Amino acid sequence: MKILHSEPSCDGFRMPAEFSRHYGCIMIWPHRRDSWQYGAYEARKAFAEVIKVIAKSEKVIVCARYDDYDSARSMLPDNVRIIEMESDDSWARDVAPTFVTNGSVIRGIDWGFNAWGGLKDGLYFPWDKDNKMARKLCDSLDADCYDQRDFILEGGSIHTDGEGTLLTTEACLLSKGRNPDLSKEEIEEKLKKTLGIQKIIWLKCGIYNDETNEHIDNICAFTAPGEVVLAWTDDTDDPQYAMSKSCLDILENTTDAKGRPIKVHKLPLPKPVCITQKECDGLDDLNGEPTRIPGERLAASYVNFYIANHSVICPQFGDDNDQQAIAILSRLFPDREVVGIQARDILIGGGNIHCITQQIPFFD
Ligand code: KQY
Repeated sequence: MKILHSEPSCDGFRMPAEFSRHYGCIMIWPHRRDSWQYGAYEARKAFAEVIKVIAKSEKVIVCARYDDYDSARSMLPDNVRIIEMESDDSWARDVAPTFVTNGSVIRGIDWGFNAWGGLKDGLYFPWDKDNKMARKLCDSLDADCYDQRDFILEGGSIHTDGEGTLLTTEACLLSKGRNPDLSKEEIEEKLKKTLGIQKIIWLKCGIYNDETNEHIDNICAFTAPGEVVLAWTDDTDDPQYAMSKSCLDILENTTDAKGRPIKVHKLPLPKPVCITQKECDGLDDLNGEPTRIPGERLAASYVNFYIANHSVICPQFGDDNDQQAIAILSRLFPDREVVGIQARDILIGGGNIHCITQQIPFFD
């Protein structure tokens, strides 16, 4: 594996869309006791459900700590590859490489990772094991690796259509805990050069109470070039209403890199999902403080789905809108089976199915 110090787009590389063909998917076996209730047992069952569906149509590589290898091996099918790797938590979207391709080979980008805001408003310390994973994964895949560690970025904060357009949120990328010395224009330039992007669509915000500073992958996602789903509520008393409306206004008044208007499909939100006393009791404290408070609203959204080669894996919350979310996504992805998975035990950790996955584009 070579470490590269050039810019991917200058070398002819760009980030493909998630709906392009994959070689596989990277995930991390959950273990952190202040993220996952009761020793992560329920979370492991939910992760295993997700893994089994993805593994039907692409290779799944699961990183497990030395102590967790036996648990992962006993709960996962034989066709899943498990590699031993230390991690601080289990958010592959944010700590695995972002892969770029030139059409024949793939390379990984190793961004800086500081647990969603470092000492300013990050979610844990230390995060050094997570921050080393992108490079180690490039090594194990024999993919050359772009060193972009001086720029803090998580995969959950960007979505691309693979045709030159990138979606992100100001709340996240302009947050003070990430790249406080860079202007919005400098951040744009960095994204364009690294990911092969011509146009960036900046939404102002994401999902209410999203502790990642409102990642894009919980509020809005491309389903095809020129088409997105947007998390939506009609309840004007919900603080999410004004947030989703502001995103809609931006999306309806812009065009993508190819000059196309954006077709917006509203994906209804579940009713507010709040953590219970019992769930909080199963979480360890972090530095003597609880990580969640009973009754706290979690950032639940159906937009946090993963697009695999033959399926779309969509979170379910035991809500009246679960079926409607599946029906809408089935219409938008006619060539894939939309599979719902009960995801409350992933949501308790602070993210969802998209956040625990990172696709590896197809390579020959
Ligand atoms: O949403 C994500 N991409 C990650 C969520 C991290 C939450 C940590 N508690």
